[in-house]
Amino acid sequence: MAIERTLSIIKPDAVAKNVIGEIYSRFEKAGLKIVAAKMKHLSKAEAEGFYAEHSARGFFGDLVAFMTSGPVIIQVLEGENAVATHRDLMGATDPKKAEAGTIRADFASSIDENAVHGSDSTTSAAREIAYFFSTIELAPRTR
Ligand code: RTP
Ligand code: MG
Repeated sequence: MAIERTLSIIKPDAVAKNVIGEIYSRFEKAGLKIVAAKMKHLSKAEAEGFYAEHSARGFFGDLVAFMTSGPVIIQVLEGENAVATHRDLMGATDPKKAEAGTIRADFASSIDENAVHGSDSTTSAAREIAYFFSTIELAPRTR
């Protein structure tokens, strides 16, 4: 298996629920390392650009309004098969369909307010990581 990086966001609902530490703990227990992280209150333009692939969808306005409703925590996770490992931890988009024990089953209240985001492929991950982090913020560690 390959070592990958993926982009993760703890969305405004989960930040407001005070479960940042609980979610970070799940990443770490699954072998995903937090290699960069920041708290940010997204502007409308930043949220629209991030979710540009969904701009023609009926839920786009609601999605942007939700993602700008409060601060988010954005992180780059690194580990074996990180994209899929992270998506498995998150669970299905709709928390009603998410497997028990997943982040969305435990913390999301609806398909619109679903606690976390995760890149859906290594290609998306590369775009999404570059969207939020500069080269210097992603510099290799010495320890
Ligand atoms: P995300 O990008 O946030 O990680 O979520 P995802 O891959 O599981 O789902 P995606 O299809 O990329 O949709 C992005 C976000 O849009 C909202 N959504 N609402 N009402 C709806 O039918 C609907 N479908 C999607 C969700 O909040 C989803 O996370
Ligand atoms: Mg998605």
